Amino acid sequence: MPYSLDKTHHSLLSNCIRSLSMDAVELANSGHPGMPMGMADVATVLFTHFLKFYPKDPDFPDRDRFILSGGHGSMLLYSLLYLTGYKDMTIDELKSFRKLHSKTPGHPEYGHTKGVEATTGPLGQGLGNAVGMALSEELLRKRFGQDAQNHRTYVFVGDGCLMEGLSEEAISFAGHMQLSKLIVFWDDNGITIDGKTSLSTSTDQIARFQASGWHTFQIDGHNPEEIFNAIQSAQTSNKPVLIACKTQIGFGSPSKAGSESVHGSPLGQNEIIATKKALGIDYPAFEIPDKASSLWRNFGNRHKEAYESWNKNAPENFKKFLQKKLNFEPLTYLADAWRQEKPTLASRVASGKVLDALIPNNAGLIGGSADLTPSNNTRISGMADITTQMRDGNYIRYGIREHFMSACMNGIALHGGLIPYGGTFLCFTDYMRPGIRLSALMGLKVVYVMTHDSIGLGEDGPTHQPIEHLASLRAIPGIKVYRPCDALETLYSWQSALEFEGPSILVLSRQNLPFLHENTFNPQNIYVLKDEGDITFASTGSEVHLCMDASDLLEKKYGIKARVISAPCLENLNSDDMKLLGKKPILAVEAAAQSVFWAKHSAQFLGIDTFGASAPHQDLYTHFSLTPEAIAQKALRILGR
Ligand SMILES: Cc1ncc(C[n+]2csc(CCOP(=O)(O)OP(=O)(O)O)c2C)c(N)n1
Ligand SMILES: [Mg+2]
Repeated sequence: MPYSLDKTHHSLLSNCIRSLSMDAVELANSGHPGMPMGMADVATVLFTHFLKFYPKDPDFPDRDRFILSGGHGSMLLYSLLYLTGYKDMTIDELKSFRKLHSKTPGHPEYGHTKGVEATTGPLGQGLGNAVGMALSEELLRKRFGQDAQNHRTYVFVGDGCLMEGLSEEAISFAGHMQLSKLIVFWDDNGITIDGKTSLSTSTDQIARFQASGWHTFQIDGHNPEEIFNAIQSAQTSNKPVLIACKTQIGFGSPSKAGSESVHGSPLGQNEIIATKKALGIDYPAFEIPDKASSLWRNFGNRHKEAYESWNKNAPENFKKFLQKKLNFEPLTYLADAWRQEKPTLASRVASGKVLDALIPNNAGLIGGSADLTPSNNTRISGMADITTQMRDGNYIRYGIREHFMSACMNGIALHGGLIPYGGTFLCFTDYMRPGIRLSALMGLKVVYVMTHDSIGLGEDGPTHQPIEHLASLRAIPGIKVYRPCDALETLYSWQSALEFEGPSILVLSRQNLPFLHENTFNPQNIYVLKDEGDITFASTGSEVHLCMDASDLLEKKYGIKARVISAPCLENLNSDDMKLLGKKPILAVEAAAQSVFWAKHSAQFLGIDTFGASAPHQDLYTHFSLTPEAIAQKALRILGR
């Protein structure tokens, strides 16, 4: 089957994208017209002849996914959503491009605009998300069959996405996993903001992708037949596919095409007039000719049958799976057992035992680690690695690719159906912060299992010992950071994290922690472990038991009582919880740099604001004055004794 549109009709359709993009950027007096104009031909072929989507139900579970990784080209996506008939995307929204409360923010935002599959803008992230989505499709298709899931993932990347280190991690993983239903279009326009890409790169991208196990095509990105043939061939590949599309940024603009000047600024009225003339666009700004409009709408409607047939034929067990709530019942038994046993456990070990209880009863959980599986305790016995042969596994070997792990988990969560968790050392959240931030911005249910949470990890030393990480992760809006003090709190932290419709970070110890929850019962956000006293010790994780000992010491030696409070997740504290902090002076104790929260609640703080050191952990706690004696001394000073 050849491409069904002749040259005239193809141009008519692709020029709609160009004119809307030029017009919206001009009216907003801000934005990026170059990329939408350059990729309009590729997008037109993809959206009219391949992409399976149904604007009347944008979330239909078996739709193809389209991700615009270079989110600066947002007008490309907004134009397509408007032209193909997404009802939220009106012409007025296009006229409100980049205005407050519009559906057309500067970069596409997931959850804000129907039809936007991922929030993109930080370059390279969309590619990582796309790999996670393509992997999800493979896993769900294996489990539930082709009638449930049978779709592709298409992604547009620019030079910028491919320069980012994240792209290397994503490409290498996708090639290794042979994600053959992933198709990446590279907008090979040779231009970035600073000018020609030759300023900063001489990488042979084709060779790079091939070396990672991809199939590649090189085409003229303005030749519809070539675009069509490449996509058609890509459908039969047994590897992920790169289609390198040679394009001109700002295609059609007589004096700006091919130049960085059209990347991120309006063309200007005169140049728009000249461009429209050159392209044969003879209609006014924001007006689409009836003929083009009805053609686009027809293409937008062309998967109606596929959509209806999916609704009819998709297996009921898959539909139920998508609705299924997590089963926390096994955790109740485990909590009861722990209350009896009072186990001394590192919280990373307790976390592994929580997973022992959760995984067999919750098929939607997909685990993984960035090559620290034995340290993170993220893989329980009975889990199976996901490989090219084993698509019904539930554990991802991310390799040493933390940044990709975060982007991939976001992709899995965005795809729907599965809940990802993944581990590494807390210190290496530095390698995945952009992905963590996007989990939060998108409100995705992703659980970060971050072990080796402080100087308590000991001998590996300051390179591995987080100091500022706790405070900096707590500073990200919309994320919950849990630092449980014992096995039971670890269990409730997991449950609370999985109940939250957003991302969570579990901050877990390498070293053993005594059991402290003898007398507390219902899971709460804040635990008063010792009440009544002249001062309140507020703490998290491995320092809570030190506060308990400090409280004993104060009483024995000085006859002074001190309250002890564990607050594993500061973000969870509501106003009633805050009352439990009490009215007495507060001394907050954490083996970390001070978090804003403590300063805000006028607590004194005992922590660490230098790098750590390499030694057995007991020696480090003494060296950094984090001992019951030191806590007691600080309390005495606060109380003026
Ligand atoms: C991580 C990150 N760094 C920097 C930017 C700022 N930025 C936006 S677009 C761009 C250039 C991208 O070049 P390319 O992908 O080739 O896009 P084109 O100019 O071809 O549209 C840069 C540096 C960003 N959005 N994300
Ligand atoms: Mg470019």
